[in-house]
Amino acid sequence: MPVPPPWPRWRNKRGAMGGTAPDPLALADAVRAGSRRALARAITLVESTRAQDRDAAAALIEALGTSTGQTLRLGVSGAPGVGKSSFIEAFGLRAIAAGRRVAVLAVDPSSKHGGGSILGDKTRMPALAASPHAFIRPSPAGERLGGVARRTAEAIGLVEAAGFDLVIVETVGVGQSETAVADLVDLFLLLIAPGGGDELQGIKRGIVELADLVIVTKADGALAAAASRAVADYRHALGFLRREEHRPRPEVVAISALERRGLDEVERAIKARHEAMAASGARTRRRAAQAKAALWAELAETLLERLRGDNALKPVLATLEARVAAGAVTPAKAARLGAAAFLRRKGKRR
Ligand SMILES: Nc1nc2c(ncn2[C@@H]2O[C@H](COP(=O)(O)OP(=O)(O)OP(=O)(O)O)[C@@H](O)[C@H]2O)c(=O)[nH]1
Ligand SMILES: [Mg+2]
Repeated sequence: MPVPPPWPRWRNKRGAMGGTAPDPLALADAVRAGSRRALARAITLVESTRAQDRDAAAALIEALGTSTGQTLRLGVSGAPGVGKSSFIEAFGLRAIAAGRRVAVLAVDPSSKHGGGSILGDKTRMPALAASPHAFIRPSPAGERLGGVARRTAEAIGLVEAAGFDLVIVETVGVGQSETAVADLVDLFLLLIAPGGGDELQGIKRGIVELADLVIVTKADGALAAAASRAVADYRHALGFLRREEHRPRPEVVAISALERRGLDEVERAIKARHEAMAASGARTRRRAAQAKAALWAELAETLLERLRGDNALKPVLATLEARVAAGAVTPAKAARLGAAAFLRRKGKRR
């Protein structure tokens, strides 16, 4: 059986929209009206790195406005194969049964071609993928992490505008991706495989500190006993964890996605956290801080793009690069010289 290409048909070499840029206002209306096709198109537009698509993407995001905030954003992270997609499928189906509309956005900066993660995630969430109340979107292929995180933030806004009120961001626990995702969501769930104390040692401290809930997966069959031990070990270890003020320690819960067990507890823990955050204003503050951080990231990226794209500056920067490489000038000094040259040019153009 031929495998379909992992990108929509209209995404060809001429750009995300096949050369015909869509009308952002019409696209915004269609997204708001709940068209899945429009939503998929809109996300592809914001993921596009082509200059002409960036303008349309900005207009689209502008037209949709900021989210009203009546949504829950969850980050789900953990080592490859720990059971993230299986958990999201089980949890997402319950949420749908309770009347939620669920969007799943996958972030996988390590996947160069996207195809693998698309097929993998769709086949591991078959029931969710088939539900009319769910929307599953694989990660953009071959982008840098910073770019993926920024585009994911925009994709969250798009799926919320389309009426999805539970947004789950799945990320593979490698490198910096957890930190980036934790900065995009209201609550961050860390999934851990049942294992002995060695496992505990292996977990990067910084990641555990980000977690609002620690979930030990695969608590069934031969792994059930190990899972109970892991829960006890983590509860003990988390007791020593330093927490920011007003931030409760994460609960530790064992689940089996296979046998659909432990999900009540997960749901209860998430609900309690979410309600407490909403009541204390912590969620509003968190989203405000995230929006501010996004502003600065966007500003930095925009300025860097301008600087890199400035043709007259290219020989200057090439020279500075060569001198830094040769040890003739420190990177800090060269950066100041490069920035000064850029700003001088901007000043003249005014
Ligand atoms: N026994 C058992 N196996 C599970 C459970 N959940 C997932 N698995 C198995 O673990 C493997 C990986 O599951 P996934 O849900 O795809 O894990 P993932 O973390 O999304 O994997 P990647 O996205 O590839 O990092 C699969 O073979 C699942 O069948 C569970 O609750 N019990
Ligand atoms: Mg997965």
